[in-house]
Amino acid sequence: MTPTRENGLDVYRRMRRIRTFEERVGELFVRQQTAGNMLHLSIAEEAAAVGVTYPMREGDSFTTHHRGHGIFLARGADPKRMMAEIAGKAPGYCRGKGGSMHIADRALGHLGANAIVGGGIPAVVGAGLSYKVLGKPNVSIAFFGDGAMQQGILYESMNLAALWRLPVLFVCVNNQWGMGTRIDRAAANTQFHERANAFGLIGRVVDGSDVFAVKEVAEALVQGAREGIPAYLSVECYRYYGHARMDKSPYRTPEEEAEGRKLDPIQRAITRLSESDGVTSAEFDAIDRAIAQEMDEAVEFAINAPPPPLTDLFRDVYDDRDPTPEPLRKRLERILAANLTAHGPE
Ligand SMILES: Cc1ncc(C[n+]2csc(CCOP(=O)(O)OP(=O)(O)O)c2C)c(N)n1
Repeated sequence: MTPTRENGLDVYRRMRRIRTFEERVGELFVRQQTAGNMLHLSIAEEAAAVGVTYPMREGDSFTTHHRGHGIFLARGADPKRMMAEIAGKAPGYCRGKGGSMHIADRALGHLGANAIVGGGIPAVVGAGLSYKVLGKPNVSIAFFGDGAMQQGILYESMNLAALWRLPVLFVCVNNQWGMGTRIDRAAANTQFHERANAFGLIGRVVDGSDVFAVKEVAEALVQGAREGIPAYLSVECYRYYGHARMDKSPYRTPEEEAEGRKLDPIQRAITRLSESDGVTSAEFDAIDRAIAQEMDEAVEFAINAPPPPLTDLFRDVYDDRDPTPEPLRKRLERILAANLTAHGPE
């Protein structure tokens, strides 16, 4: 379906917010004001985040990999709270203790970013199973990189989703590289959607430089998943920069990078919207300026926010309802003694 002008601009705005957020958070990292020493930017992957999440509704859930800022923003995250989380500050989504790679928020359906390649995938199978058992009309979507295509947990998850016909979608953001390894050095068959077919899932592949194409295929797959037809989608894109902020990707040739960087979904959306809907550069500028201001404010907020108090060190780490720790031997003796009292010696 051809998007309306208004819808097209909304899609553009969502992608631009992600791009600008990532640029600002990259600056925060260089200023050494982020927590931890790793930061993975999703620049040029905006179409995957925006296109796939577009048909998601309230109550749906998702997990992301370590490159997941954009996906959470597309699902409605507040950039201030995200920036604060990445800076390790108290008002962050996880009170500053999760950081860039472990953001989660139940209220917005974010079941967790995960630094373990493939680690977030099985959680969506659990969520999908709960929706099915409870009769809820929701879907759960796992976002992961092409590196996860070589992880066994993906295949256990795909198998159960297909077998139990769960409302689940698996989305591989295939940016062609897993750290310094290109996909064709990791897999003999890089047509990953064919693997999904083998499990009995619908498998699709889409050009990740065309946000409108991603949105269209996602709309069909998400609707299918809601009706109990799980699916898999490869969004083909290119990792614009190095693996993490400090990686200059010396393992790629400048020619390859120049080719890959032509696959910019934002540029492509601009071309399309100006050519087919007559959107002017003044209109784009106005949107970009408002977003730049929003993200500058998020940076200011994060920098000025307080860190979590020391008294919170173990908060959210151990369950308050846990019994006081007791040495194992003492615990066994207590259980055995109670058993003997109840049942008497054999
Ligand atoms: C199980 C596991 N193995 C290795 C790593 C180290 N590691 C972190 S990110 C990464 C590459 C992941 O590549 P991909 O899934 O394609 O995502 P991308 O970084 O390209 O977005 C690796 C190997 C890890 N975190 N977890």
